[in-house]
Amino acid sequence: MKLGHIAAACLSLALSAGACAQTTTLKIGYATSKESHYGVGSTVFCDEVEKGTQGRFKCQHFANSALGGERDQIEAVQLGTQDLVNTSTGPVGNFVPEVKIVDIPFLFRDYDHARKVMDGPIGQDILTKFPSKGIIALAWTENGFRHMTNSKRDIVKPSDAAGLKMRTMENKVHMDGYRTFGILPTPMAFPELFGALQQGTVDGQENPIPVILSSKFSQVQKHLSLTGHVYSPALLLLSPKVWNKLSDADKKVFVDAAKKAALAQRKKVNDDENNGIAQLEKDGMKVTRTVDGAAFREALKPAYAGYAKEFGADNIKKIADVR
Ligand code: EAX
Repeated sequence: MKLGHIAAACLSLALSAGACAQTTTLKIGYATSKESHYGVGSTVFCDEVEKGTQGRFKCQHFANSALGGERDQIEAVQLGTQDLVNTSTGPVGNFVPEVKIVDIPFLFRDYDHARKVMDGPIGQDILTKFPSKGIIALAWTENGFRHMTNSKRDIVKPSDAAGLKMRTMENKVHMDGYRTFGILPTPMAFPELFGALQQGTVDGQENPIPVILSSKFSQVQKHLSLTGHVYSPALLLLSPKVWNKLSDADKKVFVDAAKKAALAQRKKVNDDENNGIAQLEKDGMKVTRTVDGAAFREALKPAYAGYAKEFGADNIKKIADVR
């Protein structure tokens, strides 16, 4: 019998400390490199889990979208064929509709505001909506404020963005907003993006500095405008197939590890925001810092009417009012 074998192995190996435990290797996937913000956060999570479970759990990393686009990976986590994904909210609203509200453009003033909401009652309440959809949300991690890049021109105001074919995430909240800027949104999974930019299938894209850096978009995009038009939250998601087998003590280890991962990931986002823009300039990008944020917010008004209808003006205000 299997259990007997383990017990026997434990007895015979009991003298070599820790050797009697069985190790489960968890597959964790994310879009960018192991050195990127997602990789940094995921590594902290895995190290903490390994430590906290005395080596009973460890991870195998699948960086650089090796397990597919974010939608594919979330589906796999739901099915249990992948254990963990550290993903942006891009496609998540299609699984858990309550997430969509935090994808509204210009909803968050800055990083402090966004992190406070995610870690506060509003963000934590959204995490409780995942289990009924067959997903465990361990913590909000972070992707960062998104900025526009393109191959055609500097973007200062919406009329500069108008007419540009831009890859977006598979996210209706974003697409509805970006249309008011005059952009032609083209939804596409992230792994296809570099090639699409290289071949000119799209003129541009929008992503946080850590993604633009780690995915080397400076090789295929000339113009970077610091539009910061939307905050891109991220999540560490776990398969219920793993979660349901954990003891209460191990569950706590996983959740605490995810919180530490979020801190490390956010710190890497900060570092990239602070140092990455100069690096991208060095790499040949032309950076526009003087973006007319007021003009973008003004353009967005018709989309906000739609958001208010879908999510409730009072719910949006509750988030905006967090100080
Ligand atoms: O999560 O799809 C995207 O643009 C995401 O920002 C990226 O994959 C990192």
